[in-house]
Amino acid sequence: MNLKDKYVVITGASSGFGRAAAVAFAGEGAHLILGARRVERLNETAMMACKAGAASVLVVPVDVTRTESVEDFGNTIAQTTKSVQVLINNAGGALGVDTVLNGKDEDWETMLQTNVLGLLRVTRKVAPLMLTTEGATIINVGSIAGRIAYEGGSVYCGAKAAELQITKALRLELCGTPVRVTSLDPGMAETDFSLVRYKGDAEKAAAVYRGVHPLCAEDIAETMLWLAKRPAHVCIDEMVIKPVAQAAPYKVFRKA
Ligand code: 8X3
Repeated sequence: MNLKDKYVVITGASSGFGRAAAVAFAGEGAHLILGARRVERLNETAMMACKAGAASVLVVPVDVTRTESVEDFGNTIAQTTKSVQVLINNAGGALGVDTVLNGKDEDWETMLQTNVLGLLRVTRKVAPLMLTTEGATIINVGSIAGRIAYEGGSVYCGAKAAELQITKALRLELCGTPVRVTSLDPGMAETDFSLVRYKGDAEKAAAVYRGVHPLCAEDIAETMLWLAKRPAHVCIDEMVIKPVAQAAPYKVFRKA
């Protein structure tokens, strides 16, 4: 699939995988529609995407935890194009490493709102613009956490397990349309993921990657691009991608 002049919608585009994806798809000459809450950082992504060769970049502030905000986001997209080629549901993340017995309501609620309900809201609103688009691709960002649970990860693991099952159901529901649906499930990747999970504690965040060569955001962006560029009859339903040193969430080889 050639992505030149095609419309690509990315949530969580203010940093990490979303930002790297914006730059990667820009390099193909696509039109980008970038959503996130943090407008300043979103504008920085937009600048990077312009430099990388995007056909156009539209920045649309969106809070995926609120239905009205996602409705506005989708209405703006619909006013811009009637045909979306790629939707990357990337907004989400982990908050805290508490056990269930010590869990905080606000962390649980935010994780479920962003990773699960946000993905549902955005898909409900944007997918109708993809139903007649040859080779349209929805990429839902999951995690190895959705496949294997670990201590301190209960709600994040649960949210990503929900993402995986929602993706599978969506794949079934869209069978008969041209829309491909993928769950892209990374392992350890060095973005601000751990800084957010540890609520700004840089030392704890850095310790996650100590002695390991983790994935970087560009590894994931390159994979997203590969998924979207497959011939229109090819759908990669699921993809798990990890650093070589990580065999499972808790089985990590660290160099001394
Ligand atoms: C992040 C991957 O291994 O930290 O989604 O849970 S992991």
